[in-house]
Amino acid sequence: MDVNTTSYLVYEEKKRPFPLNWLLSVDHKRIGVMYAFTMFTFFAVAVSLGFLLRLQKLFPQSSGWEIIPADMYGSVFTLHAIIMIFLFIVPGAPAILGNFFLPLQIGAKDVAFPRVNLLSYWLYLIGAIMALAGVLVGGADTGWTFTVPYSVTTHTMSVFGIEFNSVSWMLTAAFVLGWGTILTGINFIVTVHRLRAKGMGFFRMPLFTWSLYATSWLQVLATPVVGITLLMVVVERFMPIGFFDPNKGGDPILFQHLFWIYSHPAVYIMILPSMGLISEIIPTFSQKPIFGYKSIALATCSIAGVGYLVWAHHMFTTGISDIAVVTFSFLTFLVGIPTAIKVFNWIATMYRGSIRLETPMLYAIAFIYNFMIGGLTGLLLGNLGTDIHLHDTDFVVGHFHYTMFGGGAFGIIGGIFHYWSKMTGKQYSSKLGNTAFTLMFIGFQFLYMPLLYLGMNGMPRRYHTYPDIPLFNTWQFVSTVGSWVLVAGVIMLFVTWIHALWKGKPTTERNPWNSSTLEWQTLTPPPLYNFAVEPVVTRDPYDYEKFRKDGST
Ligand code: HEM
Ligand SMILES: [Cu+2]
Repeated sequence: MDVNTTSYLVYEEKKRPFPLNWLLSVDHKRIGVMYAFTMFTFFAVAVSLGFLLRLQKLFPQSSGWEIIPADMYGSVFTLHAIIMIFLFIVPGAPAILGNFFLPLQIGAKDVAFPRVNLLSYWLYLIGAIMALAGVLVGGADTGWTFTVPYSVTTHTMSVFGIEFNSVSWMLTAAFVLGWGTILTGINFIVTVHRLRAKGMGFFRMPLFTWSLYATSWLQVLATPVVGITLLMVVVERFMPIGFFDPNKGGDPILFQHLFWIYSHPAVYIMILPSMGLISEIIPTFSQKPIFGYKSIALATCSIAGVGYLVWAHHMFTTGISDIAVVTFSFLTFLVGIPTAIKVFNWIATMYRGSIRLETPMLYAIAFIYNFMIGGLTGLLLGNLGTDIHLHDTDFVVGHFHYTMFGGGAFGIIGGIFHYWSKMTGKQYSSKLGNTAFTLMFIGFQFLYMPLLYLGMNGMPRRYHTYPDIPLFNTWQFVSTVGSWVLVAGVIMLFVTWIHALWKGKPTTERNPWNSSTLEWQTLTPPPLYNFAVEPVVTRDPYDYEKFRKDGST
C-alpha cells in the first residue's frame, strides 16, 4: 500500500521568516536537523581541543616543548570532555537521528509532545551556551568527573575581588542539559507506547527504535541522580553544609557513588542508540534479514538493565569492600554477554550476505572492530587484579575513546551517511565520504592503540607531560601523529557534508539502499506530515523475502 497518495492527513506549519521557521518549529525532523548542526559545531570545537592535548605530548618534558601551560592543561581536557560528553555523545543519536526517524520508523506523524520536544532543544542550547560561557569565567580544571573534594573547594578566579567559581557555572550548565535529555526520554517512551502504526507490535519495531526505547528509560531513571548530585556540589560550595567535603563532615566516596550511578548508565545512553543504527545498516548492506532479531531486542534491554548495576567498577581503588568489588566485577562481566550476542548476530547477518561496502557500512564494520577492542579492554578494567594497575592511566583514556568515539561517534556518523539522502534530498560523494572514513579509521588506531600500551607501562592520564623514557617518547610521538591523521579525517568528513549540502545531486529516490523498514517508504525528503495515509504494518521489519515479493510495509 503506498502511504503517500491520499491526502486527508496533510497539514502545513505556520509560515515564519528564517531562522524562526526553524527555531520555533515543532516538527521532529527540523528539531533533529537543528541538533545536528549544533552538536557537530561543538564536536569540531572539542576535536580541536583534543588535537591540542595530543600536540602537547609530542615531545617529553626534557625537550622544553610546551603548547599548553601546565596550569591550563586541566582546563583544556575538562572542556574537551564536557563538550564531547554532555554536548555531543549523550544527546547523540537520539537527538539527531532519533528525533528525525523514530516517528518515521513506527509510522507516526510526530513524537507524542512536539512542543516539549522543542523545549528539550532549547534547554540543550541554553545549557551548552552556559557551559561554554564558563570558559569566560576561568573554566573548570576538575576533569569532567567533577571529582570532590577538589571541585567543592577550588575557586578559579576573582575579578575586582568578586569570586567567580566557574565550577558552579559548569555544574549548573550540566544540570540544565540534563533536563533536556530527561524530557526527550519521556517523549520517546510515550511515542513508542502510544503512536505505533496498526499492526506494529513491540516485536515488529525496528531495532533502532528498540535502542531508543531502552536508552530513554536510562535517560529518565539515571539523569535525575546526577542532576541532584551536581546541585548538591553547588550548594556545598556556597553553604556551610557537608555533603561530600570531609572538611565539612561530608563523604567524597558518596559523591563517587552518586556520580557513577548516572555516569555508567550514561555510557549506555551513549552506545545503545549507535548499536541500534548498526542493526539497521548491517542488514541493509548485506541484503539479508538481521540474525536473531528478538535476541538483539532483548539484549538491548538487558544491557540497559544490568548496565544500571555496575557503577562501582569505577571505584575499585577507593577502598570499597571486597564484597562490593567482587559483586560489581561479576555484574560488569555479565554485561559482556548481551553485548557479545549483538556482535555475534551482526557478524552472522553479514555471513554469506551480498555485502556492499558503501560509506555507512564501512563505519558499521569499524564500529564492530573498535567496540570489540573497547569492550575487551573494559573487561581488564572490570577485574580488580588488573584495574589496580591500570586505573587512572592512559589505558583508561584509550579504552573509553575506543568505546565512546570508535563506537558511539562512529555509529552516529555511519547513521548520518545511511540516512543522508532521506534527510536532505541530496546525495553525498562516496569518494569524499570513503576518504574521510579511511583517514579517521587509520588515524584513530594510531592515536588510541599506543595509549593502551602507554597506560600498561604506567603512563598516568591527565598529566601534561612525561619523563624522557624511550618507550614513552616513541609511543607518545606515534599517538600524536595519529591524531593529525584522525583530525584530517574529521576535516574531510565536514568537507564531504558541506559539499553534499551545497553541490550534492538532488534525489527523490525513496529507498536508495533497498532497506526494508518503514521510514524508507516515505517521500524523500519526508513531507511535514510524514505519511499521507496511516501505514498498516503486515510483516516483521527485516522480512526481506516478503518485502522483496510485494514491497509491503
Ligand atoms: C580527534 C578527536 C579526539 C582527540 C584527539 C582526543 C584526545 C584526548 C586526549 C589526549 C585526552 C587525555 C587527556 C589526558 O588525560 O591527558 C582526552 C580525554 C578525554 N576525551 Fe578525547 N579526544 C578526541 C575525541 C573524543 C571523543 C569523540 C570523546 C567522546 C565522545 C572524547 C572524550 C574524552 C573524555 C571523556 C576525556 C577525559 C577527560 C578527563 O580526564 O576528564 N574525546 N581526549
Ligand atoms: Cu563504567
